[in-house]
Amino acid sequence: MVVLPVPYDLSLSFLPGARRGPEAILLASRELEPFLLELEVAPEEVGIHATEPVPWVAGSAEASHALIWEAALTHLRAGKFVVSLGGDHSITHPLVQAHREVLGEFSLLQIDAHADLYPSWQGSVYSHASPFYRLVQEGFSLVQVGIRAIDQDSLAFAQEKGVALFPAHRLHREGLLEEILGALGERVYISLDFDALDPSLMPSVGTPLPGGLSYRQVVDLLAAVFAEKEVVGMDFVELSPTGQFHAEMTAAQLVYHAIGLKGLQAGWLEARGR
Ligand SMILES: [Mn+2]
Repeated sequence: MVVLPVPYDLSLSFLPGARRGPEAILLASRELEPFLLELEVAPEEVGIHATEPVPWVAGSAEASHALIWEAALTHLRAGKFVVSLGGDHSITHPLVQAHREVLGEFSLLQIDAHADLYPSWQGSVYSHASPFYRLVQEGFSLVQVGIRAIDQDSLAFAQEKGVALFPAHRLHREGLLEEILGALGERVYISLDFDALDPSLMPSVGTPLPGGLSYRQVVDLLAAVFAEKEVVGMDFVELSPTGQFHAEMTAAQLVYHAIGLKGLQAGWLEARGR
């Protein structure tokens, strides 16, 4: 398994700093306990290779995205499962394109506070507010979970294109796990924006919004998806370290947990005592 750091944050519209996200997650991950009691595995036993960070090109989102695409493509063609760490959410577009090129069709699960369905933002189609607009236009089926922020045009676009939208307030009241699984195809790429989590738990993001998901809600959602779907790739984006180490630990633990779930799904790990 490859962990691909993508410290690109030139598309951020509000608070900058997600370029330091991958480094902060990797640093915090050194403090994690190797064994996860909940999964009864030590995810590190899958063999995790963290690569060099993907470089970016100053002044060119297009060229930077091309480098991200190329880096992901190299590892996917070598048969690796790729876990990408952002960086801002714009990176999901080249990452998903690379996955489709090598692995074929799959649906997208976006766990996020914001719908990110703007055709462009601040004059750029490469904005972190736009990746899912572009991916839907390119034919991907999209399931959005944890959303608290969407404008009316994006909502109309989502409805027109058949995007399955599961807002945070409905999750809190109704759970919705079965409905979410029903909306996803058999193969899934997961893109998790850390601002999906409630800012009380995850203050270290560029665009925090109240009313977010708990750690337990996210972990249970991931577990349900891994239990029923083949996960083909995943990214974790928008961590913008603020020196609040609990947020960085939360991010690292969540990524580590997801790696454990993938390890179990792929048969690279076996749960003890089961
Ligand atoms: Mn996002």
